[in-house]
Amino acid sequence: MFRHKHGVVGLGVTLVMILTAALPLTSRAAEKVIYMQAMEPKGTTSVKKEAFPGKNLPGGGGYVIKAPNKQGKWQVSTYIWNPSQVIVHKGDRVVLKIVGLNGAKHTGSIEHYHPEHFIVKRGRITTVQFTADKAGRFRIGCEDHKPTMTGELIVLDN
Ligand SMILES: [Cu+2]
Repeated sequence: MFRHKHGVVGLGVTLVMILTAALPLTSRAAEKVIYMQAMEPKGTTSVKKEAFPGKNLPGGGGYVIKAPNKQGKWQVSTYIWNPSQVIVHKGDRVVLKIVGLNGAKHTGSIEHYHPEHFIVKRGRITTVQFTADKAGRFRIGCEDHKPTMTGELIVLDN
């Protein structure tokens, strides 16, 4: 009778050990796959509806303004990371899958987590991976499209 009880307790302890070992994979060190896009939202109109404001936007490649064409159409756009704010928890294994939609090339970097440049090209997916070991706000930049192509990685303290 005593031996039988001991066996049941032993099985229970083993189960708890298995569950505890499995927990970090599910809740504590979750893998976060986040899909991002390198984009260029555009606004187009014509001088018949709205006067061309002139080429008055800051340089750096982030703003693009096209003067009226023969038909009087003009266009303004900015380059952005979408989403521009990525939120994860400290300890997460982060996988960013960034596809290039607009612009031939983007030279990206992430403060602290990926300071070395990564290249995003149109029609291709660039994968950036890291473990979010430090909490805080970190700039996601693009060398080719300043200042607008600036995002932020937020790592929440648990
Ligand atoms: Cu860019």
